[in-house]
Amino acid sequence: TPRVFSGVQPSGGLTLGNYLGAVRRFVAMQDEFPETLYCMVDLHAITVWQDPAELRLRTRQLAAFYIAAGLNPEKAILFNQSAVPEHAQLAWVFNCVARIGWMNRMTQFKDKAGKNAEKASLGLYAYPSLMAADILIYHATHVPVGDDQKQHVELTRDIAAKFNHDYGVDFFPMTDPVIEGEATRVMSLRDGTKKMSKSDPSDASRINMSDDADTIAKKIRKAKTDPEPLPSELEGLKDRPEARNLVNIYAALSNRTAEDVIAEMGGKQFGEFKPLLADLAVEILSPITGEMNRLMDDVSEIDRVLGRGALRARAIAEPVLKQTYEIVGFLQP
Ligand code: AQP
Repeated sequence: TPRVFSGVQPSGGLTLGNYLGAVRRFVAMQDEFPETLYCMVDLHAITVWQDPAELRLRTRQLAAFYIAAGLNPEKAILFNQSAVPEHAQLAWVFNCVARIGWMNRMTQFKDKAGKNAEKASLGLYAYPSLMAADILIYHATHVPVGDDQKQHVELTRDIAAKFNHDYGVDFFPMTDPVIEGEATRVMSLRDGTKKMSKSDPSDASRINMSDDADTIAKKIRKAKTDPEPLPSELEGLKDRPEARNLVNIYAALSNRTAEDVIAEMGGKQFGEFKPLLADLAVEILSPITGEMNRLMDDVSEIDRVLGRGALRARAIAEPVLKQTYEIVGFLQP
């Protein structure tokens, strides 16, 4: 049976990239699939240092964001990862299935660890193995993610295949990444070749889901562009990464294709296009931010949602872990 799993790290303020690349797809898929699970991956977050009070706050904020963006906790299962211990338990088994050589090829580790990889946590290195466990503990078949996570979902398939092969079973499914839409990789507003990221030191590089209307408008006005007007065909954006990025954002926010947007906006100067983009962004994002803030006024409701979500998630995860242990040969007295 088809089942959807995905997650976001409660490791910082949320960006427009997280929304367009991931959470908006989550919302669409809750109606397209019989069962969807969306997680706040707090175990992943601590692969880099997190202040405990901040982590608690951001986990609740992320839950509020999910709900504000349109996830219905009666339908989708919303929970925080550490509340379902089976994730970490399956991850250990996968640590023993995955090969060090596979991990060495992961570009996200290289990006995040930087030059000083010796100082990175062991958890950051093993991140993709835990992610495989997140997905496969639910036998999830579809994982909506941004383009940057494609490699990790492919590794999940490798781990599933090796487990099935080594133990001679057909137990874990082959998961498909769902990378769709015009904003699978939202780029930095300061550099069209870099991903928009919550950990970029420049706040001007991203739109945060907590930014107010003025801030959003100002960041878009100041976004890096070239001096040419928008081309009349998509082809004309080929070597213009900043222009391409703004067109993609416009397309995603208005639920249209980039081609469609160019057909309408071709010939316009950025002085004209940027205010239109800013208005659209504010129109879509402001209600979400407002609702998120409202939900954060009384966190008891959020905690109740997460408590129930964890129970529902565990009901699926527990038997899968039990069967895994059985296959591996662990006594379960
Ligand atoms: N710029 C982006 N464009 C499209 N999708 C994106 N995602 C993140 N940035 C973009 C998608 O959001 C989901 C959750 O991401 P995450 O928070 O778990 O991890 P991340 O990819 O590491 O996000 P950041 O913002 O880049 O965080 P930092 O700065 O901490 O590294 C994923 O599906 C991701 O693809």
